[in-house]
Amino acid sequence: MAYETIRFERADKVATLTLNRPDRLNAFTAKVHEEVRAALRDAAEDESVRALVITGAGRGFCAGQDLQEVRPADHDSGRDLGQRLDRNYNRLIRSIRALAKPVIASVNGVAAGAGANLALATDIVIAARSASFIQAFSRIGLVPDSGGSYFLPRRVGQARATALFMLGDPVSAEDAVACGMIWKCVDDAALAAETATLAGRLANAPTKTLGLIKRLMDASAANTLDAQLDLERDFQRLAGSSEDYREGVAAFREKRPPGFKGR
Ligand code: LHQ
Repeated sequence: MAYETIRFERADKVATLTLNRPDRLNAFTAKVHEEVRAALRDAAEDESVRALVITGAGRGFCAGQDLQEVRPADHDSGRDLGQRLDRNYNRLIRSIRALAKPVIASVNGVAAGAGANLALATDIVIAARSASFIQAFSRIGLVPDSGGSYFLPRRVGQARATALFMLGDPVSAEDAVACGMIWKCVDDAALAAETATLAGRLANAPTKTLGLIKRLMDASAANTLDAQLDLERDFQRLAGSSEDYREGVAAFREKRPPGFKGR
């Protein structure tokens, strides 16, 4: 499929979705959402894809909603922002969490508003040292969306998250690592190679199990210990009946690296 606003490439079990409107710092329009949805469907359905990378073209990762496309007048015409969230952003965040494969955000530059929260919705965030994360919403009179008010306090705690939401100050990639917002920060020149190495490792991991780990992590945020222990039991049952578990144990006994098939 030919895309206008994104690039979507597949190689060696890894799909890479690049937001591609660099002159607008890859801000989201309705068209971007439509194309990202199609690419995510593709990534979900294609069994040869075992990891997904989301990144941005040019100097930004994603500046959130394209503010040229929405105007306060939209509200008067009945196209309120809640509708926009239902139609676009909430679907996007839900489909990333529902994808039973690891998703990496490779944050190459500024991630603002829904762009920052898109990154936080992925499983592992790796960022270039020059990147920054901005909860820009309150700067324009909006509340955080795209799951930000769910993901951020769980990662950095209530105190930091509230201040970041209310002040809208940028957080450097290094500070984002230090406060637990993201996993890792690397030199700008090393981002592509480090992302490829990480994606390669995940794409050769036991995919089905990683999908279950993803669900465990999401459930953990709201579950009691009792409920989580039950879920671990149920998922271990599933993982324990996978081909990859058999291969993992066989490889250990035979003192060789495992060849996981993702099944
Ligand atoms: C942009 C944008 C942009 C259009 C840079 N739109 N052009 C959900 C539902 C519905 C409605 C509302 O929102 C949401 C969720 C949200 O995401 S709300 C938050 C929306 N995003 C923002 O408020 C961030 C706006 N952008 C900025 O504050 C700055 O551009 C940042 C801090 C990201 C980067 O600053 P700089 O590095 O100084 O770059 P710049 O501002 O010069 O931007 C470069 C160009 O990109 C520039 O265009 P120009 O023609 O002057 O070169 C900007 O106008 C354009 N751009 N963000 N969101």
